[in-house]
Amino acid sequence: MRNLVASGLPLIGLLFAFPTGATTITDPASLSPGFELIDFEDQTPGTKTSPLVIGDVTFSSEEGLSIVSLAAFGANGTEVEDLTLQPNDGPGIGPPYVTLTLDFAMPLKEVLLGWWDPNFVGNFLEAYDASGTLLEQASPELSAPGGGGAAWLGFVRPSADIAQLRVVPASTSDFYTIDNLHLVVPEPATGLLLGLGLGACAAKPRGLRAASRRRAESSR
Ligand SMILES: [Ca+2]
Ligand SMILES: [Ca+2]
Repeated sequence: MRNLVASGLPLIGLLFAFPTGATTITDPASLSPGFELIDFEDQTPGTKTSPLVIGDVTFSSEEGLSIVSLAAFGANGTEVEDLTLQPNDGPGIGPPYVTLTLDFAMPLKEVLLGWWDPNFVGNFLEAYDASGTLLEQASPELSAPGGGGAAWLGFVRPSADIAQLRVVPASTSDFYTIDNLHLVVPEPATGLLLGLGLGACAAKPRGLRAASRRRAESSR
């Protein structure tokens, strides 16, 4: 019995040391190399139709979307800079601030964004998988009101399963925008192999599949 307990302890320790969830990150340096960046600088300022597709990301909000400049605010420069995405139809900076949803063309392993001016307790960044299951939830570091602050926030998952990200404000009056979205898509080699595998399956003629099924059945 003593041996069992003794041998079980390292395993329990391992489980606590390596939780199944993600690591919450607050620094672009925590990301793997080769990320894609969406900084909204190629967008024209003003009201946008929701959903808005940029690269591999579809942005949407129940209040529409707008591209607004933070050039006049103290936070301008690192996490957020110049043109950013606001979760309402603007066209200027102002409420209501509602949930902003980001859907990814391919599930991600790593993602990070700059959150302008998080002031209220209860702001959350949430990651969901393709079936809508909540994978991760974290809150940005708060800054003093006035637009002088911003925070990095993101996740690194054990596997590429983040299909959707939601920026959920604590209040419709907590002004916020997002910028500098970093996406790390799955390794090209893995994606290529997966694609080739799926392609091979799709390309296999029906007759061949039926023949191999018959062979499998006859060999039982
Ligand atoms: Ca920008
Ligand atoms: Ca705010």
